[in-house]
Amino acid sequence: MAHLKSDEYGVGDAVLLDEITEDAFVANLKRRFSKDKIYTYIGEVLVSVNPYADLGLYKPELVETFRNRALYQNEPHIFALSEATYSTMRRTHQDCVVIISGESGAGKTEASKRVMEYIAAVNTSKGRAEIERVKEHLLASTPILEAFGNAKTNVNDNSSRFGKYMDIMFDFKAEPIGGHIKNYLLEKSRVVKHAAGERNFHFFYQLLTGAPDAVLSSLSLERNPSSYAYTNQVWLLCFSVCDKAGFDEVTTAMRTIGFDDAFIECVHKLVAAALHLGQVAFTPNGALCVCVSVSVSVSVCLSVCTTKDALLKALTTRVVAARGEVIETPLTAEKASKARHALAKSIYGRLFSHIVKNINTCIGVKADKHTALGVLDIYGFEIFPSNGFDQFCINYCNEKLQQVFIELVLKLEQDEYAREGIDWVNIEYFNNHEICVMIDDPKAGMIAVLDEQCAIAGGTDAAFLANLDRSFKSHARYSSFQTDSSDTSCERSRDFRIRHFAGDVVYTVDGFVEKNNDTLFHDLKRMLYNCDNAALKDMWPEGADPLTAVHKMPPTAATNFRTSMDELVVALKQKCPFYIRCIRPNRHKAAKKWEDDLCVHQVRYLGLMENLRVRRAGYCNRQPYEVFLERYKMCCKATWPHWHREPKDGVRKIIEELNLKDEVAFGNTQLFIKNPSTLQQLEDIRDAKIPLVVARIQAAWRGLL
Ligand code: AD9
Ligand code: MG
Repeated sequence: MAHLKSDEYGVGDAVLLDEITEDAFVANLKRRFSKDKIYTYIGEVLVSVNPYADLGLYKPELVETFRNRALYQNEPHIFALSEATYSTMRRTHQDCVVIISGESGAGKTEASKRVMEYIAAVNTSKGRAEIERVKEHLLASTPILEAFGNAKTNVNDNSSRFGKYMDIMFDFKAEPIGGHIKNYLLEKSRVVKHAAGERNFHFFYQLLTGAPDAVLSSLSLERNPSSYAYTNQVWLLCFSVCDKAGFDEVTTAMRTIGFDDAFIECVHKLVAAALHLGQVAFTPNGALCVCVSVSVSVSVCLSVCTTKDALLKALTTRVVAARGEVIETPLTAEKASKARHALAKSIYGRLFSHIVKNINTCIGVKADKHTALGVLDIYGFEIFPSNGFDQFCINYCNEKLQQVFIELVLKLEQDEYAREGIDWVNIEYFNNHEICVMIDDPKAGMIAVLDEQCAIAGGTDAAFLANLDRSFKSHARYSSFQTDSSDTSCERSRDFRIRHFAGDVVYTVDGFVEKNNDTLFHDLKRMLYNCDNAALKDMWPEGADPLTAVHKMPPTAATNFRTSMDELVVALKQKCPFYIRCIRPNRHKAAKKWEDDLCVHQVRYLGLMENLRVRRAGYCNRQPYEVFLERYKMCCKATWPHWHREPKDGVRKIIEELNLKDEVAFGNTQLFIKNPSTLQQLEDIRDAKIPLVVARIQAAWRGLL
């Protein structure tokens, strides 16, 4: 416990601070950060400040320091938290989850990798090839998903543009047997457009700079990313991402996980198809369009295994069935260009999901009895100079996660003290529930208002905004140019503002309806389905429907996302949660640099002070009296071997005999324990008694025989 005392490094657990004030808390984080101590606890919550530098904190040999050690027996460290999660799962056979949150660039993805690495390293397989294989596969999934789902943004050079929830499954011996990944809404609009200074998904550049000449020429690709409309922005300026080495790493990972050559080739072809689609030029011919870039369209054909005629027709005309009749309408150049972007996005988006599906096939578990340890790494809260539909979804996702934190750490905890009659002064906290409801109320929330616009023919972004204004003009968390002209952050008639828990974000309404509809014309789906390629058939099953089939409107992108968020929240609440709260210390991705205002802002909105207050006044562990008595009755003469009276009285006896009265509180149905060290003390006493108990039982048996 020595490291938890106040010293030149501050305190390792903020619960031990002399003063529980924001100033003291932030000063402690800052002091520790200046000494390269990036981790600090609030009880069992780990606060992590991104150092933007390799501090040598994760050397493989360090794993031994944390193996089988309780949280407080070591310096605050992500390995200690990983060990706590793993050992809780092993001890209780309960599913556990590490929930990692924080804004973009705060270090969530790095943290998730460290958790996975620790779990893999701590499971020494004693040379068992099967376990080694499972571990290798699980770890190989990371570089693959990062290559296809991460990109450079202006905030983070390796920003996650999708949400990821990964379960690692264990057998009854707590050895890993497989895993499962669930992916959430990829920001696929990035394929065709990204803000100045940003990049497309890493794999585009990896393929172009890292693939062997033969691969590139088979895909009719040139080596230079600046030759392609979808990759010609700033790629040269990004020194921090090594694309060439990335290609080899991803290829190795794909092979390790079990992707065969045919699948890898298919992946290359579809990424190439997206790149080629970006090059297709449509020239107006009167009101309609003629597709002229024949060489490019041939390249697309090669990439997606379709014929040139089918492609040209699908790109330049729309074929629809109306009242049993098939009608063919030529497109204007503008519409054809848009449809082509939609095709490129769709190809990439479905390819990404297909890759996840294939990873899951490779790492999946056949046994139905297993325990899971989950790691949640999503896209962090974002405020860009210009924010659109994608930021709206990403920030909504962060609101939902903050709700989970509030529910599980702040609200339920306090509710339980009240229910159990424990003396408690209620701690106030900001509950972002009203923001979540404003966004996702199924009937009247912003997503419902957007869906309404998407359901009507000719729905527009402007009408969506007008309806938002009507619905939310008096909502404290909403404003727009129209509802409040004094709101200078909404400068334009196409902006609206949400006051999120993590800060105000101004969204520009352009593109909301189109992105939410997320439609790809049916004839393009049919074209893809009819290609001679099993993977494409798998990705576009609806392309099998006849043209005249009547299609129900599929759920919109935002509604799908809302449903998946609801499912995620339910899943998280069923598991025993551990938290990592990540902080971005400066706006410049600069090593070891601390900006006070930015850090204070994050400490505030993450609710860390409330967390600390609840924790300081609260109890780390609670157990129903029957459970506690059963486990620790051997530690007390009065209760061993049998206690026939009320369990609560038996527990009192144990606590009195062990002299722990000041460390616990007696609730109506449960015992509350203040510190993890008390729990450890109880476990140590119990461990010491076990040989004695076993000897007695054996003696009793001998007496019987
Ligand atoms: V986003 O919401 O996906 O945009 P993250 O995931 O929170 O964001 P990420 O983990 O990608 O951030 O961290 C950003 C960068 O900070 C990394 O690429 C590293 O260069 C750097 N980083 C983060 N954590 C650490 C760390 N513990 N040690 C060293 C780190 N560098
Ligand atoms: Mg990330």
